[in-house]
Amino acid sequence: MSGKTLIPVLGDQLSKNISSTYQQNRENCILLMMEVDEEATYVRHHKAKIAYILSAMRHHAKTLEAQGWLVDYVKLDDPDNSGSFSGEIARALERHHINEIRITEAGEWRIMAMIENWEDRFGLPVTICPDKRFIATHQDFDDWAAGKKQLRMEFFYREMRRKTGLLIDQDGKPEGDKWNYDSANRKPAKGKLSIPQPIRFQPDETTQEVLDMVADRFSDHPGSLDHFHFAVTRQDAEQQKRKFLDDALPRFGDYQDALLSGEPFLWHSILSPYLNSGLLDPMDLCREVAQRYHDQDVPLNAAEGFIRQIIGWREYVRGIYWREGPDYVDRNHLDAQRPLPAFYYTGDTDMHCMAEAIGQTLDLAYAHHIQRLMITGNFALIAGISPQAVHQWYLEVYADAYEWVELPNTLGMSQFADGGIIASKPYASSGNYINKMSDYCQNCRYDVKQRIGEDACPFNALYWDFLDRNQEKLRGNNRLAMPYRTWEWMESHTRDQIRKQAATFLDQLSKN
Ligand code: FAD
Ligand code: DLZ
Ligand code: SF4
Repeated sequence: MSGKTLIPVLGDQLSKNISSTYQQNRENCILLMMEVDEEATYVRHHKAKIAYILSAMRHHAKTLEAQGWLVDYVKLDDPDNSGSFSGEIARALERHHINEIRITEAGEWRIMAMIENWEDRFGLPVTICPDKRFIATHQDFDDWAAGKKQLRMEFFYREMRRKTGLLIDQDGKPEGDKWNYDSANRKPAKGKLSIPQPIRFQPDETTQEVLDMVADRFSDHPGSLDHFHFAVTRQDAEQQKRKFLDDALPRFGDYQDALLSGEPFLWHSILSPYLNSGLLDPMDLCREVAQRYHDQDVPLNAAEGFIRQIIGWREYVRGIYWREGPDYVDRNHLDAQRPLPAFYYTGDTDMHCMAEAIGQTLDLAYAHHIQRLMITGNFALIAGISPQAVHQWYLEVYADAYEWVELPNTLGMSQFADGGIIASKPYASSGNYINKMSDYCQNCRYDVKQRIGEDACPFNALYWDFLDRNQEKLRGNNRLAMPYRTWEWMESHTRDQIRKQAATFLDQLSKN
């Protein structure tokens, strides 16, 4: 009797179509889905992130079965569970007569290294299929990057617009004659605004079972399960998508960079966990957004701004991740060495902006982009926290975090640890930017206008001290010429006071 094909389906491969199952004869295949301890604990993922992924996997398995696939599903609390993907493949090979393994490439170097070892370990042919859920292949990105001194997202994004035809008019020109409407997208959310709220899904029986298991097994992991709100099926994710398109997309562009106390979602889509695990398809979503523009339901700055995040940033960071290789994670251009302050796991700090961003992260496993970049990321950058420690935190706490997307955003964009591959200058700012874009400072025990003294906003001294500390590496950056000139124009005794203020704060930080 000839054997079957074993097709492992990983937790972020929950899409309608993945290449490993494409054109396969269902009767000849066994789809293996594995809940394993190693994936939950290689970093201590947020409890809600684990619950989201496992519940979405369980629901997806039912859908696959209903479509006629044979699914072998291993639960985390199965007493024989070996705890790792490779261990579960070994056990599956004992249960079934298998003559070939097929798998869609994984989303990180760690798992790819594991898969590449399977052929030797199990003595069977292993076919690794490309992940076709992205617009650019690895080759496309490498071809675009070849020979370029700088890999700026904006130019890659234009290629992706041309490739997909999204918001391209009949003459092949960008809609509205401009590629990018970012300059129209920087409004603070001030005044009376009615803020749309995403749907909060009630856990069904399957999700409740997972929530109980996660609460029991991962009680020492960060985050709370009390506010669990995720969609765990494709239908519910689609419903959340429609809500976003109807309610939030029209003003997505205007308020993309805004920050507001007590408002974790603003006009953002909250769709990243679904896009990254496969419940939603990125191209379908972008086509719908473009259609809303063509139907005159949403303005161009909203449609373009949103599509840019997906076919621009999302594809671009993936390209960088695979191009830079497995040692990208070790880069530390600014030689930042401080440990991550304990309040990143509690939200217990007097800095109101940090308490808000961290608090909602621990509650919801979500923060929007500007919170990640300009609050928690900015603070870590100017305080000189080790980029590896910062990377670990972001990978742990966000429901949408997989290394291919999280690492370039954290280490590259936010911490400048790759020396400027992604960002042309560090995303460092004083309290002034935060005050301009948010209402956080109005409710803070610190005074955003002060640089020196007990009440001075810590971001202020840290910002100037960051520039001072990293002068050798950053002084030559044209985009920092202005702040460096301002620093040099300050009286030398003011500069000394700022250095001292920063040193006192950082000393205190290491004691907490
Ligand atoms: P929206 O604001 O509604 O944006 C729409 C979609 O665009 C997102 O769902 C996402 O798929 C995509 N997108 C937007 N910005 C980016 C970006 N910079 N990179 C990739 N995709 C983007 N995004 C992740 O998906 N996973 C991560 O682990 C992650 N880590 C980040 C870490 C840091 C330090 C920073 C600064 C950003 C990170 N991002 C990450 C990017 C971005 O913050 C999130 O995609 C976004 O906040 C998700 O919320 P949303 O769905 O409401 O996004
Ligand atoms: C993040 C995660 C977690 C917590 N648990 C599982 C799991 O039990 N089984 C699984 O297949 N995937 C899980 N994942 C997602 C994987 O870590 C992800 O598929 C790989 O990192 C490849 O990107
Ligand atoms: Fe944050 Fe400083 Fe504003 Fe306080 S004053 S909220 S610490 S930026």
